[in-house]
Amino acid sequence: MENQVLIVMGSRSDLPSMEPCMAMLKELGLGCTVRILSAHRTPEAVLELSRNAMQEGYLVIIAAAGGAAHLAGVIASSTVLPVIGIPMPSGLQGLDSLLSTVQMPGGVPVATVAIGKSGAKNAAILAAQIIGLKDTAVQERVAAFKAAQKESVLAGSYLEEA
Ligand code: RP5
Repeated sequence: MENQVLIVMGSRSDLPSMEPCMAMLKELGLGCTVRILSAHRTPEAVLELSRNAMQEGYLVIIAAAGGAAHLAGVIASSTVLPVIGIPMPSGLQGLDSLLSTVQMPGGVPVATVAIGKSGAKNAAILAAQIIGLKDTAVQERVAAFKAAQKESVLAGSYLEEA
């Protein structure tokens, strides 16, 4: 099957924060296409990508940017696919990115996750949950991941044996 998730990040400097996103998608058996394009530096290319994303077969778009982070919002303005926004760490510890990504005007939603690596991981899981609504195999992999996570936390829940 072709890649179902399109990841766009604003700069190559976002890559270290985004590694958990690609790793989690892989763990959940989802292929992704990764593009580095900026809402400010390459706006035409961003719009071309988002306008064509649905007919290319993508089901979810994940957009990561930092600072005055308009990438997810611009993408959401030009597609009906669900857009997940990840605020990247920045000069203001990602708070600027968070507010720029989450504070969308009514009518143009961006599902915004946490700043940085936690958000990157969660964006992948959320994308799988969306795709899993129509793909039982993906939904089962998400369920297995969550069950394993629970077991792992419970297994480490005693600091010492009495
Ligand atoms: C944003 O500006 C990028 O997403 C990145 O988080 C930030 C800094 O980009 P560089 O100046 O490192 O390329 O557009």
